[in-house]
Amino acid sequence: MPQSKTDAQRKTKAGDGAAAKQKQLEGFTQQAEPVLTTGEGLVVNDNHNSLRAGARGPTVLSDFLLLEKLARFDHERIPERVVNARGAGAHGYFELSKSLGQSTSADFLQEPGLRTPVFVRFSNFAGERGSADTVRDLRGFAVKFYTREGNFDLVGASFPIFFIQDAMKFPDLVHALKPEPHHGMPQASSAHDTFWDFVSLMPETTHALLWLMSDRALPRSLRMMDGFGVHTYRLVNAHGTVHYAKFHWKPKLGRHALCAEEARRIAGQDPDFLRRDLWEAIGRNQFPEWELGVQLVEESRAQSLGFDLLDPTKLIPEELVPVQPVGKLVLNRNPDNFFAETEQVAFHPGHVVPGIDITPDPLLQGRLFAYGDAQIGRLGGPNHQELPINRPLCAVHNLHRDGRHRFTVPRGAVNYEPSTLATGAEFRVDGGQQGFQGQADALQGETVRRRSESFDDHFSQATLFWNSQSAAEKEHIVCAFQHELAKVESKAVRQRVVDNLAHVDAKLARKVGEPLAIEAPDAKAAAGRAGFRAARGKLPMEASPSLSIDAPQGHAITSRRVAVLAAPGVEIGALKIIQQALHDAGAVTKVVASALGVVSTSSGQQLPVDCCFATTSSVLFDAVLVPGGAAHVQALLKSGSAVHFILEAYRHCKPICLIGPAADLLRPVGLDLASTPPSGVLVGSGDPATRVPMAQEFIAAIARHRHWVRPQWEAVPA
Ligand code: HDD
Repeated sequence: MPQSKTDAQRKTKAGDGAAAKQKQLEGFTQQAEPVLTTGEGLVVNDNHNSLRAGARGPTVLSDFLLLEKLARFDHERIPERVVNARGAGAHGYFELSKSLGQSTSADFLQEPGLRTPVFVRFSNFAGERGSADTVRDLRGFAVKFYTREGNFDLVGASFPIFFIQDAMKFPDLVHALKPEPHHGMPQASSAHDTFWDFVSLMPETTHALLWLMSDRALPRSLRMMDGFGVHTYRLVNAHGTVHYAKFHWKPKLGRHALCAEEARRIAGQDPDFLRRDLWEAIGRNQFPEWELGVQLVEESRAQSLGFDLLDPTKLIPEELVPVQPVGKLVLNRNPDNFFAETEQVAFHPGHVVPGIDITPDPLLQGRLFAYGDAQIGRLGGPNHQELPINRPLCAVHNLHRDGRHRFTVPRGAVNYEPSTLATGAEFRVDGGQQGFQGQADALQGETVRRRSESFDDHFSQATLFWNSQSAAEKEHIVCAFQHELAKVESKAVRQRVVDNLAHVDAKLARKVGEPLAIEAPDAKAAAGRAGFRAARGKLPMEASPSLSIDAPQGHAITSRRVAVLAAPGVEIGALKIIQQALHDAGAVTKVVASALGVVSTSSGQQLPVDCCFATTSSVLFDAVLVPGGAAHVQALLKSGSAVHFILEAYRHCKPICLIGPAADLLRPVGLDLASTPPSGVLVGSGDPATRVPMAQEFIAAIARHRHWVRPQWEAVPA
């Protein structure tokens, strides 16, 4: 087929802008119809009764309507993904703000303003499809760009690094992490013996373990979570110049975490917390956004960074190589059908476009096999690329044929290349500009089963991460290690973990070990173990501030959930002003009371109730507001649920705004709130002159997210 025609066809079919994928999907969308038919289109006249021999007799085999219905139902399930099984997806677009033409020939990265449709799937790494959202875990962040040159999949995660260096260890890592095979427990949790046994014998996991025990593993929202391409990729420009590249997704709403205890409670209260949060935000038109950034390293500089860019357990500190913003990702449409789209979407790190290339990173190399192979099993054959959600927008001309569930109907006799019979002209591959050209690598040496010595440093970046955390974040990491290891029954395994931690930071190891009934950390014992290779590299800095997420980030409070506790006699003067200010700032308020319906206010009005204590909890909110009103506060004080609600919010370091006598609700904490309220606790008189400034102070406290330094929080009963 002549080249110019291919080019024109490919580009026009792709269309310009974000709506192109939606338009393509609409061609496959099933609308609701008033009449029920079978799969063959036969109109059904009774969908309640099977065909039987007499009203009380057995069902007859000739009831093909029943047989079809049961058979279709029996086959509704497909295997879940072996990892990253639990997920949530959304449609949107990527808009380029700055051309990357200097570094890559990728078409979608050339023209500022160009919008490329995307489908994004977030996932939990460890848990099964029905597991809870908020467990401590690495999150998947997979983006499918439907570009004019074919699909580009950036199959990344919420950490910039991974646990292991070589794909050979992936099945072992996953076996150790997943429920133990003899009894199938625990679900979606790393807090068990096999995981810590494995990682304690694999010191290369240490850096990722620090991330896993940190606040990064407990995102408040998928919309408040970083994403990373993790591996180093190669960008190649039109002249063949190569840059190494790391991809970063930075959320517009800032990076925020749940506290560990809260995350565990949410898992019971609302196992779908993160999925619901994404769905509802898009439903309210509060579209989640991320900035795409790249770190570019010239080929010649790669050797001088002090660590190996091909080692996926290493990140490039942002202070060393700045992240350049190049565009934004906006998610603006929920899927129409969870199965057809979110479940059937098939990502693959080998789906690249000209100008973006893979590297010899040994983890990435293994992934190039695993994903395609996994989809064939999971989606039932090689034609999953033709499923509506997976179809590229540009034209596809290939000679792949047949296989299960073939959708398209290739015409003619020609299913080979080279050929001339189809069009009279020669059909051939494009060896020129348009065709994908993998970067030429100068290979050397013999094949070896051995890692490069440049992969030996397992600890210095773990130390860098530790050094970069705030005091509160460090405290959280220590507690997380203690919590996980306290569930490990083998004392020897617990000991090995803290011995390894001694190579990250002596104080960290000592503190983790304190409540675990083990010997003092022994760095020498760790160093003597098989597999331990610690050629500690010299890092260019002591700490990398961008690794901490505990700095005031000054982000909007869009979509933050604020509970308003109310009982009969509530005064709504201050409430109305503060509530309006919260709404103007994009927050969502919910009135919580002892029963659904309405609450009578002190002025005789009716305040509609959104949820009741029986079905909600403080852990589902970002902040709490309690208006004034003597009778209302007395009623709340008599309600264990109400008192627990407010105390729990205090314990979890959330912003709390108390008007007038509502301050009594925090009395059990034993602080003098009037003279020195703790950070994030606002106590107002209710005086009309103070309402507006109070509202603004409350908004600022919510924007700060959590107020980790809370006196007496431990005194609050858990
Ligand atoms: Fe993987 C799924 C991310 C290493 C093998 N992986 C999967 C998903 C994400 C990642 C986000 C879910 C995609 C979706 O939403 O459908 N995986 C990563 C990252 C890794 C990584 C960031 C390290 C940098 N993965 C990795 C290795 C292997 C796999 C080393 C095997 C050699 N991953 C798979 C898989 C999955 C998968 C088994 C499960 C189902 C699927 O691919 O489609 O093939």
